[in-house]
Amino acid sequence: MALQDFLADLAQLASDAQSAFANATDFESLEVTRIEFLGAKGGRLRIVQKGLGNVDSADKPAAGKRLNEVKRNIEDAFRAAKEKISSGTSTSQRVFFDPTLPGTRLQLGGLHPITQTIEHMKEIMGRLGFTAVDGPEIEDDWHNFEALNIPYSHPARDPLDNFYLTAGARSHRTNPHAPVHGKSQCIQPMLLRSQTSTVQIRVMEKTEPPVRIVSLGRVYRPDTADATHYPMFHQIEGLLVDRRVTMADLKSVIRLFCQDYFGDNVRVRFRPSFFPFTEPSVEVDMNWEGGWMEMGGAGMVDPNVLEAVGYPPDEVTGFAFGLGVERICMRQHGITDIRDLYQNDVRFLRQF
Ligand code: FA5
Repeated sequence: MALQDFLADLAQLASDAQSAFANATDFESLEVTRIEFLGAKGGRLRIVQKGLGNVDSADKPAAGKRLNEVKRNIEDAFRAAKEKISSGTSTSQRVFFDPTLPGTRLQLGGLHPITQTIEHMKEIMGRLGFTAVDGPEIEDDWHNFEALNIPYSHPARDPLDNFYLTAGARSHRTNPHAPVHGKSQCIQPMLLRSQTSTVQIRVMEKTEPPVRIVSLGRVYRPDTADATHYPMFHQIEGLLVDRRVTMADLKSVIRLFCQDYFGDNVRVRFRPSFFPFTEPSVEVDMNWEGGWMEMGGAGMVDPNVLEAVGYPPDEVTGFAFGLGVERICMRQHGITDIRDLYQNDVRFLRQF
């Protein structure tokens, strides 16, 4: 092999290697380039080096000298590329950081204020010994009215005050769980429950006393939406049935609940009222950083209700209460219009 040809191969190799190592931008491409040029088996340097054996003996010293120079240059180019990548000065690795730019705010989701209120209420009632239970939102006549001592003729059953889903023969104290005799079987109308008191009945039907439950969920009434009313809203229902339960227990539990939720500055008052399923009945009002606000109703479970679920009214007594969740949430956060809770305006919701 002529010296000229060998030197030309070396020159080509040196020039290819210089530009290949200069273009390596990360460790992965650097390794590929290293194997291509400096690889022990099949590397281009090795291949050119083999040509040295064919160079005329007289030219070998000059050819070998040049080969060593090119080898050193290629190894230097490899080391320089490695350093450049390690120090991050390679163009693609360089990260520009301008500390004067405003930061990027992370968009984190959160729980809806009503969900937060519900979770908080469950937690407080749990500490007072009440177990949280759920009930269906589509109810039958028995659980929404009849078993709650709301008779056939009661105005609370008015179709204008309820979301009925099906027509049907309205029951006349026909317990759907009692054995059916002759003609007493009837199809019950179904409706979206208008109160969570339905859960009281469902729990007592299935459980022997004592009972100590709380139920939080959606209820539906065809009320016109205004600042304090919405056709779908939430209630918290509490029920305690045991021997010798009194009105004093009811008042203590509601007071403790309100104080735990709002702190010691809260004031609670009970006004005589009427609900078909409690006797005596009271309206519960609360005063916290503002005027009095109606929260809901309460009372001692009516003996007719205890009888309807098969409890002995001469052995056990109980109290029940049902409070509006939205009203409590609104008072806590200073929200003045219930509709804000259901507009799904993220600018509003982001505040909670
Ligand atoms: C009841 O629903 C009874 N079930 C409460 C009860 C339970 C009494 C157990 C006795 C024993 P009332 O209809 O008053 O009661 O509703 C209770 C609360 O729900 C109200 O005080 C109010 O805070 C809330 N509420 C009623 N209607 C709406 C509405 N359209 N929008 C928002 N909140 C409402």
